[in-house]
Amino acid sequence: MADLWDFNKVNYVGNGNLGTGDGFHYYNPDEIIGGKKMRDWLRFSVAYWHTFDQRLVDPFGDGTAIRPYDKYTDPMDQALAKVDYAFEFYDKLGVDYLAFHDRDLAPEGDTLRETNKNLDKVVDKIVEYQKTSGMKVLWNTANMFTNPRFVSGAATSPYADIFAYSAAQLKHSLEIGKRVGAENYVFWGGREGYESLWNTDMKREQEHAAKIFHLAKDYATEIGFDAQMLLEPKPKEPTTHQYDFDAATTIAFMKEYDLDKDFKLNLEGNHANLAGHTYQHEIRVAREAGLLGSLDANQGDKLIGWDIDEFPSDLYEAVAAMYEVVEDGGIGPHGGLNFDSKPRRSSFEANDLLYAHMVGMDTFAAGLRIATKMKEDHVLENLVTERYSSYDSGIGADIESGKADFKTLEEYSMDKTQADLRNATHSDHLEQVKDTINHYIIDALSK
Ligand code: XLS
Ligand code: NI
Ligand code: NI
Repeated sequence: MADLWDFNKVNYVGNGNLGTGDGFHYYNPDEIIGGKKMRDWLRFSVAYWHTFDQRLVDPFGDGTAIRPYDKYTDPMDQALAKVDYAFEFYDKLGVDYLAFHDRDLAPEGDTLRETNKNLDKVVDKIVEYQKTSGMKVLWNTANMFTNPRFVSGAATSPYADIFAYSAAQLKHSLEIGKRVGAENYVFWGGREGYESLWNTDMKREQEHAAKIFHLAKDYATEIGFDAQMLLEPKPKEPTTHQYDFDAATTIAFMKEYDLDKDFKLNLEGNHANLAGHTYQHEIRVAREAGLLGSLDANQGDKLIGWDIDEFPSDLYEAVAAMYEVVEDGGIGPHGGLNFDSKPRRSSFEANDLLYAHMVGMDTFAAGLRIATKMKEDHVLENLVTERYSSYDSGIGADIESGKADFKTLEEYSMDKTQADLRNATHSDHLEQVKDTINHYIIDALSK
């Protein structure tokens, strides 16, 4: 393979030399952790849009990124060249999956017919590379939010022509998903929400959203594209209010419109924070509903708040997320960790793309090691079992089995004294629990 990028293949160096950034310290792809190879637990994926297209703009400044394919000035030449860069990048980083939007890959033409032609050329090249590299597609999706035609939404646009166009775009995107063998297909409702309720028919818009999901699933079935369909919640940005607000809201929507058999969730760290939740909360809600599909790995910033798509480096948060994953036995049968993340605007060199993925991969690999050790030692499991043990017998068992009603519960409680009830509760010793977690973080990594 030609050397397009100015860096070497990343290897696992273990503890290596402290502070040199010389390789993976925690991610050892073929090492077995908790009964599975690390690469199979984590299924890391590189996001085409951030890694190869992102110019590192912010609302106040132009892009700062310096990329080796900037030398290709014709948009189609650049799009085709990027595929070479992308596949060498995957190889050097040692990932097995990629993810993309249709519009990440090729420039739009004036009509959908022209756009599809551009796109198919690039997809042909991707399919060729897949044969020689074994790279798999974690998921693909359709970008139905960037072009001005989507100003008021795609499926939820008040304009029927835009719904029709979105369906046509989606149709081709599903066909591409089938060609590249995508394991999942994602819908993120970029502008499926509203700016103002004064001019919005919310019910009608939500019905239209449900309709396009059903049409998509039906068409996927028709063409034999058996990817897991995923909805990706986000509460706001770009619209003031997005319909797929968070995991719980999206699950309610899925149940309301009979989508919960065919769709699961793709959850993102920064989106969780925007909704006022932790990443762990969102994953817990999904997994308890049996709807954990896949994860977009990134982190927000406590001070800025916005969706800044920072590469994950927060070890504590990664431990919490991976704890939920380990409890669920994996990220769904088809899910993975897709880095929906970009380097900071001040990390503008090409090699920063590599460092950024390295910290993200090592953070989640470390999270996996720690969470697995906690699970193997049953630390939190014992604590939780003990905390709810009053429901295992006596009155608690009667409540759970339905044997108890208001009358029996009144009879049981009527003469309990203040002291009796105080004695029924126990301190959580939460600080001690957190100390135990810290101990695991330090200890599990040093062994
Ligand atoms: C944006 C979303 C987006 C989806 C894919 O905030 O995270 O990147 O993951 O359209
Ligand atoms: Ni996002
Ligand atoms: Ni995302």
